[in-house]
Amino acid sequence: MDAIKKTVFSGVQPTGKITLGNYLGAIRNWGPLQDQYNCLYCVVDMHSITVSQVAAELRKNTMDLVALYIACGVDPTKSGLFIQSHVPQHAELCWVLDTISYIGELNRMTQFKEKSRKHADNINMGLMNYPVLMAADILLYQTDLVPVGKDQIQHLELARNLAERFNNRYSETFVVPEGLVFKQGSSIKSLQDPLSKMSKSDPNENAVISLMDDPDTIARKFKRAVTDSDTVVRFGEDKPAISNLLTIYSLTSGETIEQAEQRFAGQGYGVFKQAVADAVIAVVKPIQDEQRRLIADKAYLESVLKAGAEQAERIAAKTLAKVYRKVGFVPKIR
Ligand code: AQP
Repeated sequence: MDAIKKTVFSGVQPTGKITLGNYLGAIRNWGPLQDQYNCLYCVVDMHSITVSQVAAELRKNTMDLVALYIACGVDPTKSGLFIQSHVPQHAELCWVLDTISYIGELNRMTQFKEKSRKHADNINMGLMNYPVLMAADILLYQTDLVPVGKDQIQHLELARNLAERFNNRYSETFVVPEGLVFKQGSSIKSLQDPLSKMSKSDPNENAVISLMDDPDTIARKFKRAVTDSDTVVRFGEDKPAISNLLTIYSLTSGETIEQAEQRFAGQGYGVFKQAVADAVIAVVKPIQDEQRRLIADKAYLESVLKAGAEQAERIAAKTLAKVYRKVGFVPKIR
């Protein structure tokens, strides 16, 4: 790793189908960062078991997501690509950070409250601890920048607070990370409720575009997407549904919002929605083909993961040793 470059860390949970929101808000931005920064991209499988998973599906989703990262532009010769559970230091640092995290602050986290509502029969400690594990993910690598969608800003703020709290209590140890939230796409909304975010776990299939949807499904979901009361294709706070579609169109077609507004002036929603679907299909189809090709090459994916875990563990072990020393643990006799 280049010591002068800043470090970027980001991850996605292998929970089911990755959405267009995950792609436009997060994964799409990762490839272009690789030349400027030391990048580490992680499949955060340990986070995903905070809600119930079927073991075989989790294993498949994890490998599919590794392939998807590469298909979306993560280059394993430039970036570290690894699975969270392959690097034991994530859980170990999480434990230490737990001892400086307050129940009150974790209880206030929006995602914890939302997920507790959604999974009322399984409000487990891991669900509450999720942001502390996320802080450990980030702080282990002395991360400078964390590209995330808007929904993760609160968790990132906690990671910053924990880094500062630890540094104040035990002396300078962690880099205090900054969020990297991209202007466009950081909050893609549900196609059925433009005031809620597009989320993998939304039970309404029509609300979510999966990166794995076939072209007909994508076209059908956009056709059924809710719209605003008038018929004008215009971006604005008073038009959340069309603004969301315009954002998706702009990010997938490369046109600006203004260009799109002009293109679809006077054309009505039907033509516009078809164009949004076409632009999304044109982006998603080559990713799907490449992901399929990569999934078939298990040996290659395993070699990427082996190298990625080794690279990550070298850095993580160094940080954890420093943390253990600061808190007063006796070093292991080697
Ligand atoms: N709708 C979204 N718009 C923009 N960015 C988004 N992200 C998620 N949804 C949107 C960003 O994707 C990254 C990975 O998210 P995650 O899988 O770790 O968890 P999440 O944020 O909880 O995503 P979901 O889809 O809502 O999953 P479930 O339904 O399982 O909880 C993050 O950078 C996130 O900001």
